[in-house]
Amino acid sequence: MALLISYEGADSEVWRQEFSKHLPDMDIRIYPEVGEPDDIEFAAVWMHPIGDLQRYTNLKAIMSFGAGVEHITRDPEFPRHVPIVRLVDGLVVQDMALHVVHWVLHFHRDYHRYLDGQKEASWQKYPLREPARRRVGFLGMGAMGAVAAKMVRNLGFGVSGWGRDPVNLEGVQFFDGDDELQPFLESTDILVNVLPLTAATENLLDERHLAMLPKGASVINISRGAIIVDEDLLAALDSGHLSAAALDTFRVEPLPVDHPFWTHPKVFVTPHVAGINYPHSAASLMADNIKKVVAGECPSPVFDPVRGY
Ligand code: OXD
Repeated sequence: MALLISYEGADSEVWRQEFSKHLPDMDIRIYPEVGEPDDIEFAAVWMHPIGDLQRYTNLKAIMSFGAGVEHITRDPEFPRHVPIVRLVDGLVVQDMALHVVHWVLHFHRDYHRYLDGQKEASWQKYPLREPARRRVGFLGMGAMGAVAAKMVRNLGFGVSGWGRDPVNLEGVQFFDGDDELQPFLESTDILVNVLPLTAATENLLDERHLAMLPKGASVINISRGAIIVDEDLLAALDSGHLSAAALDTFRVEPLPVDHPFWTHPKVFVTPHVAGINYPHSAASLMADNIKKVVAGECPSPVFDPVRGY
């Protein structure tokens, strides 16, 4: 029984060591040193080469190194009969929530405007708004959105959430489905996008929906770049309708060097770092799921192709 590790941009030896601690009898192979493809029963992947997974005919589960799995499903030939196990690590969820808190405070306290002011030695002050009157809206109220929403709520902000499955969180106003997207956006000063990328969410934040945000609103994106239409976001920033955007994920990654986001004065770019895997923790969670599959139990959470996440 072999586990194939294929993690673009990571030090695979570190991952081999961590997995070995939990799966001492597992034959661990690092892509592209695959050996006999029929030996591979588990593949732990991030940005694995398109078309390759179908070679492993004895695969029992594909383990994603992230909560998102479109890096697997973008492959037209990925084996559809094999479960894809998502990685939802509480430590990473917490880090992502902290990233959100950072930008919420930044925009709430106008620090982006003070940064601009400093460039001109300007002593201009901006009035404060009580946190309870600053409305932070979470687009997506799954595991990630709910944790971040609670953290922001606990700081005293007015918090709301939008999603397709009702979520009951004390102190968080929930807006339900397509019919309530407009009132949700209209009542959001700082929009945090935490939605998974699916056919239904791709390009959701377009000109029409961005225009529903109140003038002066800000956007924080920590899920996937393709949910926002780049040109429409830039136009909304240029027209002054939106005041700033903190973007951690992009339609194309790494963000191309000539992309206007890099130099736009109202855009803050971070290179997909809101949450970064901790090998000790992620390998432990993934190994637990592998053990479950070996024991004939269901791993969790598993990608649902109907919901798209
Ligand atoms: C993820 C990510 O999908 O890091 O977890 O983007």
